[in-house]
Amino acid sequence: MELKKQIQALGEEAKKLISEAIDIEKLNQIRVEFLGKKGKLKNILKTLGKLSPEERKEIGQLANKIKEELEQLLKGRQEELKKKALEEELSKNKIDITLPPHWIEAGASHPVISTLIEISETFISMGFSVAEGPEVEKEEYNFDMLNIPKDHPARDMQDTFFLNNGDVLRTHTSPVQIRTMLKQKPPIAVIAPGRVYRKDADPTHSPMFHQIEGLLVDENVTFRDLKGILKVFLETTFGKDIPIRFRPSYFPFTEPSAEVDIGCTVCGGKGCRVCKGTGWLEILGCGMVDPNVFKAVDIDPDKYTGFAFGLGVERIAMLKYRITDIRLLFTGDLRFNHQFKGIR
Ligand code: FA5
Repeated sequence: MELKKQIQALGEEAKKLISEAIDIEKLNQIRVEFLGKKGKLKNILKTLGKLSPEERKEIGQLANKIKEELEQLLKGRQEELKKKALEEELSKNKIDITLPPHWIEAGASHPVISTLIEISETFISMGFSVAEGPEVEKEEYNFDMLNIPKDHPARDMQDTFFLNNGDVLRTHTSPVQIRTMLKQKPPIAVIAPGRVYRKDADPTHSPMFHQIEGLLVDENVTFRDLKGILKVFLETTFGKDIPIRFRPSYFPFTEPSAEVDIGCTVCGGKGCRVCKGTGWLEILGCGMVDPNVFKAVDIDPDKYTGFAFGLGVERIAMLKYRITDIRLLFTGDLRFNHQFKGIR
């Protein structure tokens, strides 16, 4: 029977094409060409009407069988091709899961900066505002107006870096007192954090370090106010149990003057290289503003009194975190710095 042969030949042709198809698109074309509404199989079946009912049944069954076979084959081949495509994709974009991960280090504040911010916040919470001044300073503000005249031995208290034009790298933050009082009249309550420079280098002295200056001027300010404010700062920074000592001292710009020492936290007061065997480490200088300083900035010393202090931030960081050499703070060694991650 002619028709039977035609259907079988069509089946064979389709099977061959399916097995040779190289992608899903090709498979879809084959499906449409052979099994689609206007496909080859449908075309042949259109001629069934001319046949006897027995032949029609036989051919119909054959056509159905071949249709099912082809659908099965198409499905199977489609799966194969999909799998192959996935494998190709995976081998192209191979990921080596044994490679170590690429870490991105999170940054953190340097311990000196964290300490500086923490101390500043304590004073800000007590009503002080923040003042600033330049690191390259006029000699006049760094010394003269602070009652340290030229050729006075007090100039040697701080070894100074001079610039060619006669300016200096400020040796302390005290010139910000002068700048503030020239601009602003009492009541004044400011702190001035910043970098200062001196020709100094040993385990507790660095040529660049940070100070925080404090200045409070108003009527009836006394040494008791100074002690009270410093006590709050010291207890907030070190806790209530830390030994504190006020020691009489001398600064040209304050009278009377004092220095504050903290019991050495590195050796617990027994004596070590940080406290140079004394059990104490000096962290700040302070005193009542000298009337000569008030005169230099045109503030009436008969009406106003005030206190000032200047504290060493690195020294405080050393005591807080038991750092045995100030120079460790400036090596830039990340292994050192990372130990202080998250202290703020
Ligand atoms: C002063 O600098 C005064 N201007 C402080 C002051 C201000 C007194 C206002 C009175 C009124 P002194 O030189 O002592 O003082 O330094 C103050 C603090 O800075 C010291 O107590 C110490 O903690 C720190 N310090 C001084 N030199 C160094 C240095 N080379 N490296 C690190 N810290 C230092």
